[in-house]
Amino acid sequence: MNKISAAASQSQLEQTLARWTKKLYHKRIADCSPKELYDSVLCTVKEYIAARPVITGQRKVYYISAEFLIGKLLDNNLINLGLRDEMEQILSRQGKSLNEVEEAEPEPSLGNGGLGRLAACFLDSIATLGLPGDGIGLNYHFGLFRQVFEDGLQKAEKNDWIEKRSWLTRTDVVYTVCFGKKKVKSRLYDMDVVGYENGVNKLHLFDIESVDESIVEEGISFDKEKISKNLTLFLYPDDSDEAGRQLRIYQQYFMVSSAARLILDEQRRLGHDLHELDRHAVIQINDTHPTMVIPELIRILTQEEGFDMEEAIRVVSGTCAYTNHTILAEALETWPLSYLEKAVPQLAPFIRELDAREKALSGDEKVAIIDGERRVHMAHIDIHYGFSVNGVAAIHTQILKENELNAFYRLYPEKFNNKTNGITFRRWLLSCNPELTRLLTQKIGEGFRKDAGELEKLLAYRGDGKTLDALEAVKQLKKRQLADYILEKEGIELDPNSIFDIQIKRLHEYKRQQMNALYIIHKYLEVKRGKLPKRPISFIFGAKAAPAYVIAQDIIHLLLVLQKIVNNDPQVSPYLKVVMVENYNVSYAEKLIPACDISEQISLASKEASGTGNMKFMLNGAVTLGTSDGANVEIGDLVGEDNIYIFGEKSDAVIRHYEQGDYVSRQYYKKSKVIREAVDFIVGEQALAVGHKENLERLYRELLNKDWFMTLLDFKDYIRTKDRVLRDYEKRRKWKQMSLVNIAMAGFFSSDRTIREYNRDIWKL
Ligand code: 26V
Repeated sequence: MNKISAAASQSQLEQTLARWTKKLYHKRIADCSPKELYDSVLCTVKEYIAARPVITGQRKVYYISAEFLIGKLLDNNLINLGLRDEMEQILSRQGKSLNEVEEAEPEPSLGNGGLGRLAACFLDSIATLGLPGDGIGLNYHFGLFRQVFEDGLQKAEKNDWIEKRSWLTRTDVVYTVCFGKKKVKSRLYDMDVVGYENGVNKLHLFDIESVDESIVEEGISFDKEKISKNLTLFLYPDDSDEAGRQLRIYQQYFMVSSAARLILDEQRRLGHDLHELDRHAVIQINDTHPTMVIPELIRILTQEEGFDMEEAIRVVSGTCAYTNHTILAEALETWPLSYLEKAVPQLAPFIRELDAREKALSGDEKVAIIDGERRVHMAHIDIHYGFSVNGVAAIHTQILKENELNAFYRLYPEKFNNKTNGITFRRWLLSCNPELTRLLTQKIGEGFRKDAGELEKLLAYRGDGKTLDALEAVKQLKKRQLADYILEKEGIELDPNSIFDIQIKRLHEYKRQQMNALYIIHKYLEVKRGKLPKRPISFIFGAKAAPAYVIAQDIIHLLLVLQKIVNNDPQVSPYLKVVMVENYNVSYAEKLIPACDISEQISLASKEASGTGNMKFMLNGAVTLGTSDGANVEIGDLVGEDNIYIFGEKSDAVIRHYEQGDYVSRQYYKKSKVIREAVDFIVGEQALAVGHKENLERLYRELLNKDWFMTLLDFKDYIRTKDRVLRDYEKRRKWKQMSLVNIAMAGFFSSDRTIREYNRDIWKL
């Protein structure tokens, strides 16, 4: 081909990319490093996004959330623009790999876990369905900490994710946010949210103008003089210390004050009368972190827009809807009124007013906004002064109605509704598992990409040996890819023929990573006694723990101790391996989930509101080993009891144990040799030889004397059931069929379905 026709055959995409590599680095595509290519592809994609239509409409949802755990964006944006395959080919023709380019993208860590990831999946689905809806949140400079392991313990470091070129676009929008007499400036940064073969919405992230990254050495403790420097530096991993709690109020008010301005400005710009705000806008409040938007809007409407109080309350209540994400008492936000009076004195009178109006109607202390100890219950503001309250899985909503929020349910039955969570299949299938996507397309066509329900067509192949083998081959490939990655990152060698048993989620006692650890001990002791598993097992964990959460740190320590003992024991390591991956995050999840055989969802029944990892695993062909909790219940209903392993006490029994205070872990320990053996191992010679006495003994005492989340209650059933899972894995045809059924029935958990339901019942866009 001569030069001219070569240039002519170059695609527009390639030309744009080449223009960017030239502009940014004075290089040709072929001469760029992965990082240089990443920057150039980023700019190329941004240009394509700018050419897409903005999604508009008469009514719009604003999804306010303190967390948007968006993960890396390049691959998803390419997929949603329909450009991924072409980009891959362009790069590969120049001897480059798209995968390597994507490795160069830093991962934003703007969320803790499920709640933030859900918000990100929702934005993807809102845009994909072509609904007008923007996210509103904060632009944390360091986000959630980066986890490193040192001496068997978690250390937290800052995650510096914002680079010169990023998905963020700085806008001219600047607001003044008042903390009493103290004023700070907030600036808006935008990210585009491209729908799958659809238009574009925005993620609006506010940042403080005067942020100063250099003060990080001084820690994150609250200093009144410093809020103008440190407000958006960190995402709070929890609020277990005083300084954190205070600064969180400042962060939350900064977020909602900016959000309220943005929403009102936009609605005015669209020509809408603010008295009809509830006709044109709906605000979804993601957990209680954005709750102050309710009194803030009422304050603005009365003080600046001439509304009377009745009218302001009517309009705001008709606009705001609340999602509850947990029943854990320690996770429900209550702030001392004095904190609020100090941080946001202009808002406190409105909270007192809302409280007084509510108290005049109902004398029930249980539903008070301000309680007898002058603490403000944020969820109570949402429930009294919003029009919708939803839980995130069927069982969770039922527990809210019957137990935790029963007093409210009796007041406002019509406000309560369920919206079972979902996940975006663009990220959790198309992007993270292109091999499975290709196989599915071969078998059932393209339809499932737009209508996840079409995955059920796969059921027709349940008896087809070829399809079952092809599915197995994809799983095997993903296991090999993961094993290579883990060897490179963690220095631990896994056998791709071993069973991959994976538990990845935030470290919390209610999620019971400690129960899984006890199982590993149990298995280790069996192998030492000569009872060998039929096939090697790889136990894989990933979890960050809030730095102030002591027992969670101890559980991480135990897992790292087991990793050392098991992997270094030549008698055991051919049969068992333990890996606790460092710095588990969205990108790591995208590698782990497609490679999983057994999905561990073992929370104490009633405690996991939904879980969303369970759905991601199912979609990628893993079989769930779980309790009757959260969305596990609905997974079980869909696949049938033959295609899932459910064990342990049910939620009503657990709730009764709490009510009667009759669970005594030591009794379980005393009664069972199997339990004693496993628990005693934690403080046995071998563990103490490689671990820290303080951590191990504290965890041991916790399990024996408290065990608030009832590990020992379910441990024996867990052993029995998990042993059965391992035996069934050897019935290869049966296992592959289970895997197929799980994929086929996962369609319900597409966040497109969830968002359709939000829209049908709450948003009505
Ligand atoms: C927060 C805190 C904060 C302080 C101490 C302990 C604690 C424990 C849990 C939480 C989580 C609060 C909200 C949350 O992230 N919920 C998660 O939301 C997901 C999306 O709906 C859902 O799938 C998870 O089951 C639920 O835990």
